[in-house]
Amino acid sequence: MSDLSTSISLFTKAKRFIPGGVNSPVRAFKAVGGNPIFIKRAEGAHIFDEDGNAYIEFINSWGPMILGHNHPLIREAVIKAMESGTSFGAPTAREVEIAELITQMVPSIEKVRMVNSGTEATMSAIRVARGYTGKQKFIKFEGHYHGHGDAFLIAAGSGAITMGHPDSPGVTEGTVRDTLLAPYNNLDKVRAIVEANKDDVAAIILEPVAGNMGCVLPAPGFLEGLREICDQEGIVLIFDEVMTGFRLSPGGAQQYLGVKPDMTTLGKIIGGGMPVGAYGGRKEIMDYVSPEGPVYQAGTLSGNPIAMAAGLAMLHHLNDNGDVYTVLEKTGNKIVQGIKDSLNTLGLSYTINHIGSMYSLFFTAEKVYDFESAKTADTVIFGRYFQEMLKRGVYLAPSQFESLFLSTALEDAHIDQFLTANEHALRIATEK
Ligand code: KE4
Repeated sequence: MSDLSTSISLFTKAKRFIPGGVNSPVRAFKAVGGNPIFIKRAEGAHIFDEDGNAYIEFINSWGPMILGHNHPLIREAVIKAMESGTSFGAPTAREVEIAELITQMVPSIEKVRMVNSGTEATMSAIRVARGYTGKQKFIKFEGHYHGHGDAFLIAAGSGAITMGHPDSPGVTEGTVRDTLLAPYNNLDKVRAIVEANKDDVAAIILEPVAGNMGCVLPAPGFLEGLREICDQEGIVLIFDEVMTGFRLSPGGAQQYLGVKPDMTTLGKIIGGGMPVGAYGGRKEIMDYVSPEGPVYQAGTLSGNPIAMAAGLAMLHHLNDNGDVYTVLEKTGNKIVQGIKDSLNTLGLSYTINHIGSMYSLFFTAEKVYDFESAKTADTVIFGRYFQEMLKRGVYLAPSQFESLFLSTALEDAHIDQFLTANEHALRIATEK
């Protein structure tokens, strides 16, 4: 068992000054037990904790590190930008460059506004959709997570379900009234909700590929069905691509799956690891955003020059090197096939959902196509599996209800180490 003494003492001290000892709940290992690992540095496919233990990375900062950690391209761009100052609170050339690049990479985005997180992006997108349509309500899907904005913390996924309280205290009745819930992959239910709230649904927002209840793919025709409903009813279709944007393809899930939303929210990869979010969409909708239009949204550090430099280095690389996605597809296929082989060897019939460089191993024999089916997973066995993997130097998301994210830094040797650890961890975790 590795020495974790520094992480343990840091966590004890952290809990005196930070709620739960962490700055984001899912990092606290509450769902898997044990002491969270405090990271000292990261490089490529590895992170290193404060006690010097090395781990192969399958979280990649919850998505942003698609090229692996501490990539020289990003590091050098940040260092160079720092020489000119850290923040101006005034427009800069880099913001124009990244906005133009995003509209080229994601053609459904004709105009885009930079913010500082995915939460800000989704909160703003809903406000704009309401302002543009003059309607109040919006539909989200059970198990989808769109950040911690009040209106979204209803049957949310990610940390909200990991902590076991999808409906958070502090969210008012008023907020609940305007948030309508549908089961993912259930078009009939969406149609019924739209009928029951005729002419009062401003938007439908979803993760086009869900990652926050674990990786759950859209059923064939589901996204196309939502597109049709939104066209018929004058509803703004918002793809929350904070996770999938620039990950599944240079144009995100909408390019990969061929369905065009009216608005898109972005985060994670867009900042190359710096705090960046963005929302954008059709010009006629985005022109409602202040100061062009009446819908107010602002941010002191929005478009921050250092963050823009990191984001530009990342997005230019992804836009100019399409082979990144071929490599990720290959790595994903090799890992998933290896897990399937181990499940067969061990006589286990667990479910794997996988697309490109995102996957989840669900500890259930059920098909996982929505929140209810995801919740049939055995989180106790998952917790044991997680700990066995950690002991063998593999750093997975500390929750069954999170997708894993692969990077181009994963080489065959890392994949082999992962697959060897995986078979041992599965065997031990499932011993009666
Ligand atoms: P942030 O506010 O955390 O930057 O983004 C919120 C968000 C919005 N939309 C989607 C689809 C997301 O996945 C997220 C954030 N994802 C989680 C991981 N499941 C962030 C990890 C965390 O909360 O610490």
